[in-house]
Amino acid sequence: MLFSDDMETDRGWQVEHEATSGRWQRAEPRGTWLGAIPVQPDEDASPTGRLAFVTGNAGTMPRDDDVDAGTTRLVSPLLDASSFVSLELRYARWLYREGPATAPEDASGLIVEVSDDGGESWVLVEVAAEDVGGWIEVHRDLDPLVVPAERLRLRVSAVDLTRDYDRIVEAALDEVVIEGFELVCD
Ligand SMILES: [Ca+2]
Ligand SMILES: [Ca+2]
Ligand SMILES: [Ca+2]
Repeated sequence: MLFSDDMETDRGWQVEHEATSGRWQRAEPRGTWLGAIPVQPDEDASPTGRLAFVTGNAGTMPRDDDVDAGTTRLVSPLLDASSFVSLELRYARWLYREGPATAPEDASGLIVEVSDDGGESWVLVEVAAEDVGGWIEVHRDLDPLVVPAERLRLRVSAVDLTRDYDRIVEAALDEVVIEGFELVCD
């Protein structure tokens, strides 16, 4: 096991926030709904946990503290994967993105990337744009994407560049696991 984080304690994730609201924060999620549809989760994804990263946790209405006018990025601590020969990634993520796809310049959604050079360059793991809320477990083989290096990092970005109306974009992240085969030297 290289890394396992249920978000119940501070493991050193950093936030690079370039939006006007919806800054990633580790919190007990405060649920919001649009009618009966969940917009922001009201529970984390851990079997026995309480906390997750959410894009802003203020307010009680669905348009309160969602991502607006930019990108909020959640960057993992540096992970030394140099003793591994194979890696896989699992995480639970949430995305509520309101409305239909629009022009590329109005991009919005969730982007997951991985780096094997500490964040100098990033490789795409997943782009999610059409989800309607709900925790989704994602499982990816990292071997085609990165080499198991000393400076592995994960980055999860929630984006709302919509200009023509106040589109709701809410994301959450929990239960991140990176594991694989480890070289054991006697
Ligand atoms: Ca949790
Ligand atoms: Ca929010
Ligand atoms: Ca928005």
